[in-house]
Amino acid sequence: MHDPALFRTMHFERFQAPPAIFAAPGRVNLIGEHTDYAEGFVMPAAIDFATLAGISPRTDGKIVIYSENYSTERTFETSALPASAAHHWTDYPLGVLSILVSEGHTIPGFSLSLWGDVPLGSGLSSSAALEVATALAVTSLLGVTYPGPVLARLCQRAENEFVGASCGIMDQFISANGAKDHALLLDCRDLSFILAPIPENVALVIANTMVKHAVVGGEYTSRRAEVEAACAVIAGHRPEVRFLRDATVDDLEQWGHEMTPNSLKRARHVITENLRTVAAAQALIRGDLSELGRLMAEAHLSYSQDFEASCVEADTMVSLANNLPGLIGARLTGGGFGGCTINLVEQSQAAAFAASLAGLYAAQIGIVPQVHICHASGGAHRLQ
Ligand code: GAF
Repeated sequence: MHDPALFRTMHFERFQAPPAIFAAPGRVNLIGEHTDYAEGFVMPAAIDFATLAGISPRTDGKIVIYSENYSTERTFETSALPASAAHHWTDYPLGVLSILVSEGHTIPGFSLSLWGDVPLGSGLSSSAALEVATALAVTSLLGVTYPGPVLARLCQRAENEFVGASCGIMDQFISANGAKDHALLLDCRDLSFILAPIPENVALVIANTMVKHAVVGGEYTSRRAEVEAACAVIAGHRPEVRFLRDATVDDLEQWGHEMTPNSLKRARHVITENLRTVAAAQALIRGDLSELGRLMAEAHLSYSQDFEASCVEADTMVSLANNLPGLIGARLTGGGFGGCTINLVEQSQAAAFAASLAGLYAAQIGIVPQVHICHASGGAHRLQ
C-alpha cells in the first residue's frame, strides 16, 4: 500500500469515486522530552513512515471512514456526529471533525480511506499522523487552507479535547511542518522554529523495544501533573513563572524542598532538558556531532533517572547501542514507558549497527526488536 496508485484504486473500488490523497508522517524526537507542554523546546524530525488519507465527497449526508489497517468501515451521519470519544481508532478522525465544527465549519458528507505504516504504540506519533492526514483531507474538501502551525494546533486540540490525551504540540507540529533532511527546533511557547540540517552521512536508526507506549491516561498524565505541581511551587515565589520553561535550576535549589521528591526530580529533568535541547540544535547546526551525542546521552540519563520514564528494555537498548561502532548518540524517544530509541549513527555503519543491536537486544531481553533505518522526511502534503 506504500504505492499511492494502489491506495487510489482501493478507495475507488470501495467508494466508486476518485479520492484526493494526503500523506502525514510520523516523527522521531532527537531531544527535548516532556518539555512541549511546559512551553519549552523540542527537536523532532518527521520520518519516512506515514498515514495516507484519501477523501471523496458524498451526497447522502453520511461520513464513511475505512481503515485498511483494521479492515473496518464505520458510518456516521453528518447531522449526528459523535460528541465524545468511544475508545476506538475512529476517535482520531472524529476528534478532528469535532474541532473543525467548533471552529464554525459545517462538515459535508464524505468517504475517507486511511492506511498507515507508522508502527502503532511505538512512540512514533501514529496518532498525530492520523489526525494531520485527516485534517488536511477534510479541510481540502471544505476549500480551506490552514497554515501548518495552525493545522497542528487544531489537531492537538482534537487529541486534548476529544480523544482525552493531554499531549503537547510536538507531534502534530512536526507531522504538519517537518522538512526533508532536517530536524526542527521548535519553541513551544510561540511555535517559532529553526531547521537544523541532518548531515548526509548521519542515519536515524530507530530501535523498537516492542514495549507498548501510550499517551492516553497512565504515567504520561501523572508525570505532567508532577511537572505542573513543581511549577506551581516556583510560581508561588516568582509569579512570572507560568511554565517550567521560565524556571531555572536555581529556583529548584531555593524552593525544591517545598516540592514532593518526585516533582523536584521531574522539574529538574524538564529544566535541564530545555537547556540541552537548545544546545543540541546549536551543535547540530555547527556540525559538532560529538557534542550532540554527548547531550543525547545526558538526556537519556535525565529521562531515565529524574523523569523515570524509561524501562529496563529501553535502558538496555541504549546501553547496548553505546558500545557499537558508528554510534553518535542514543536515547529513548517520545512519551516514554516503552516505545523506541533513536540512534544517530554514521550512515556507512548503519546497516551493521542495526543488525548488531537487534541481535544483542534479542539475546539479552528475549524479544526480537524492529530496527528501522530512517531518514528525515517532509511534512504533511497532498499527493498528486
Ligand atoms: C508524546 C506527546 F504526545 C508529546 O506532546 C510530548 O509530550 C512527548 O510525548 C514527550 O516529549 O509524544
